[in-house]
Amino acid sequence: MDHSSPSDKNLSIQPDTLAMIAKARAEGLEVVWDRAAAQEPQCGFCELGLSCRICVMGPCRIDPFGDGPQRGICGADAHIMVARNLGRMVAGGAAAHSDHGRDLVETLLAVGEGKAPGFGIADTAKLDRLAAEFGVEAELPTLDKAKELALAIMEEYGIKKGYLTFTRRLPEVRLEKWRALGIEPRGVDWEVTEMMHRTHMGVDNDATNLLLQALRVALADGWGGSMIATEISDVLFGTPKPTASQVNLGVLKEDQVNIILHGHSPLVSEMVVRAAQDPKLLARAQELGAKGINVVGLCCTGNEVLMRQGIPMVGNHLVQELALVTGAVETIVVDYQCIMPSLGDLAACYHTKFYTTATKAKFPGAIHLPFSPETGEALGRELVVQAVENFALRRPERVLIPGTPVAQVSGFSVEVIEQALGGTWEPLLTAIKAGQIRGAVGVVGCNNPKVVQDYGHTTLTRKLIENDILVVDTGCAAVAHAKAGFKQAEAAELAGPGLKAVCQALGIPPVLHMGSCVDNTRIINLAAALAQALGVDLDQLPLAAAAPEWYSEKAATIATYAVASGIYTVLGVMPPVLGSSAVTDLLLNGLEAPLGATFAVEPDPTKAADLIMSHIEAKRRGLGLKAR
Ligand code: BF8
Ligand code: SF4
Repeated sequence: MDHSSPSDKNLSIQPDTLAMIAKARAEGLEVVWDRAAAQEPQCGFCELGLSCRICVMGPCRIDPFGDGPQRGICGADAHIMVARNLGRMVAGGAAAHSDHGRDLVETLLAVGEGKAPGFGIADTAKLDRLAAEFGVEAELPTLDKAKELALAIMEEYGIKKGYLTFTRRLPEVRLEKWRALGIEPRGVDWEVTEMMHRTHMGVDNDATNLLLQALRVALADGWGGSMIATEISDVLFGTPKPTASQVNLGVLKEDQVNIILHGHSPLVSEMVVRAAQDPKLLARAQELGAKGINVVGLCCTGNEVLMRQGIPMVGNHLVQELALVTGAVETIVVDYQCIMPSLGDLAACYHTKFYTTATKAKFPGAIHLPFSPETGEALGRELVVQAVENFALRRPERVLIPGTPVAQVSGFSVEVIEQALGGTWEPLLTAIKAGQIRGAVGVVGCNNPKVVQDYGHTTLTRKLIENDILVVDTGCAAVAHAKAGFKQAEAAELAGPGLKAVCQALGIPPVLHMGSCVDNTRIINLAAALAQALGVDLDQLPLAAAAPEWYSEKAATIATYAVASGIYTVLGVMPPVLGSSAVTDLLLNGLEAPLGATFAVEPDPTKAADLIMSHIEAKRRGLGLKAR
């Protein structure tokens, strides 16, 4: 019997998602869309950014229609309130990415000190390049070099450096723009702390000044914490190369032990992937009647292991609950970020075991087995052992796995793209100059129940590639694109004639997967490399970014560092800023003169594509290239 209501069809464009919503309904289970409906109508003050609970004289709110209060109890007006709220949002995202990066650095240090069995240096060439960048002696043996690099990178979090080392990858003109505004980022933790300080009651009460710090804390993420996470993950686990895999709920296997890896860090997940290949554990799985051990990924942890190990991707943000509703999951292992606190309840409705592995991220209904670099390898094995034993408790009558897996190729790191082009950016620049490729766009970010799942991503991207614009993607957008089949070489057929010819010549899809959300730093590194090769600033390039379905503080931070780096960014969901005309105007118009880029907000992905295409043509004109 089909339990889905007609209105459910408007929740997602994905058949596997809709099938599992129907199963959840039939089994009487609550999922994210039900809770979203229960929250209606959402608070109008909060949507406009006009509520504040920073101190306990409040909470306060400001009446947008002018009849009620126009100031909080402390005297803060709408502009101060909106700017403070936005500043804290951006600081929250920077903190999340950067603290994730710190965990990688801690592990690199443990590797260097010989205290992390099972971990090692997978990419020594990258270790060498980073060591040179951070002034670590080239002659040191590998492990000593790893240790010295880890110690040098730890300094990036503090207050010792005058600037963040990775910012030196940018053209000098960009750094001059930041200096002119006073937003050149200092230590990562410094910028987050200063944002929190400034937004305490009675500190920074100038909306523009607050927004400048929001730009600076975002830059400390993009050219600091997030970039550290990406680079050190590559050193420890390998720089991604194009890898074939599959995507959607159909990657779960009815006849195998299914393990889902969810969250953002590769530390535990890499160890689970390795343990799942142990012949002894495979033999035990077979003894219990399973044909094998099937490890799959979800969200950004999924992207990490997909890009490096070819682990199939089960889904993006809004699929996390539905994956458990299949009834086929023995174990879900999480680290941190974007993990719904509802997972424990759902796991308890099945035989599924839910494990948390970070001391900083505990959840109701979960079994907590904390990771450390010293014990990570043993933890990976223990998690697989428990999953295998749990197969015996699966109830086949409750299992339903929808969908047929779709093939995808992922793993386009900057290094690999440069190699594929023959070690120089020239062929790509030639194709852009000739107009075969008009420009490139990063389509990134989340799912949000306010948007029909994956409609924003796929509609925007389809239109961009049709118009000869190369798309690079990360995060949950990347999963949406893969499910739509955009990441197969054959998808070149969907591209306009110029892009199609380039893709066919190189044997690549028109949508290149560059990784998880911290890997948006691969995109800005690519932009910086192209700008350096052309001898221009980033804002002169025919580039843009879009986050059609964003929900998270981290996405707000990414968008902010993209704009501050000179990349025009279109959001599909309105951030909570409309309560202040001053803040809204600054974001949409005021950044163009000092930074060469702005935000735009356009919920309709077809119109967002039009905005981006006219931006790209304008940038082409600026460079003296032929424009449409
Ligand atoms: O960091 S795209 S929903 S999973 S925040 Fe979260 Fe958004 Fe997905 Fe990855 Ni990024
Ligand atoms: Fe109200 Fe001001 Fe306190 Fe915010 S900081 S809760 S506006 S008194």
